Amino acid sequence: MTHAYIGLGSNIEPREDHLSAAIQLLGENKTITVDQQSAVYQTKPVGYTEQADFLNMVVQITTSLSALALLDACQSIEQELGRRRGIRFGPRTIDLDILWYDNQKIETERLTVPHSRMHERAFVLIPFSEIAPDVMIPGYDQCADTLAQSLPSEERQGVREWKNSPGRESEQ
Ligand code: GSY
Repeated sequence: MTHAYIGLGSNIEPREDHLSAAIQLLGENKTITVDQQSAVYQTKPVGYTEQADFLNMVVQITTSLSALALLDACQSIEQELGRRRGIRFGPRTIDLDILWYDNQKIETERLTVPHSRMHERAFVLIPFSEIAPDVMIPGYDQCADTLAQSLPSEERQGVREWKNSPGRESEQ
C-alpha cells in the first residue's frame, strides 16, 4: 500500500458539491482509501486570472494503484463529474492532481510527480501543509510547511480558509 496526496480544485458552481462528489468517488474505488482531508480554501485564480475564485483542498489517500493507474482513476472521476477540457488553465468543474506519490520523483509523458508547480502554488502548499507539514517534497529537500512558509505573502493572502472540508463538519 502506498500513500499519496491529491489536490482538488473547482471554480464552477456548485464548487463544494464537486469537491464532495470527487472525494466520494475516490472512496468508492475499492483500491483507494481516503485517510485525511484538509479544510476547504477559497483561492484567487493563478495563471489565467480572468476567471472565478477556486475552492481548493488536499486529501491523503492510501492505494494499491500504481501512479499511472491512480492518474487514470483521477481522470475518470474528472470525466464523470463533467469536466470538459476547454481553455487551458481556464474554469473547471473539478481538477484532481496527484501532488505526491510514495516519496517518488516520477517524470513520464503523462505524469510529473511531485506536481511541477506545487512548490510555488499557495493554493496547493497551504492545504497540503495543513495535513502533512513534515512531508518532504522530493526534488526540493524541504518539507511542505517550510515551502508554504517561504511563499511570498501576496501569494499566501490569495488563499483563505473557506470552511472545513466535506466530512469534517463536526470539527468546526
Ligand atoms: O492546477 C489546478 C487548476 N488551477 C487552479 C486552482 O486549482 N486554483 C487556483 N487558485 N488557481 C488555479 N489555476 C489553475 S490552472
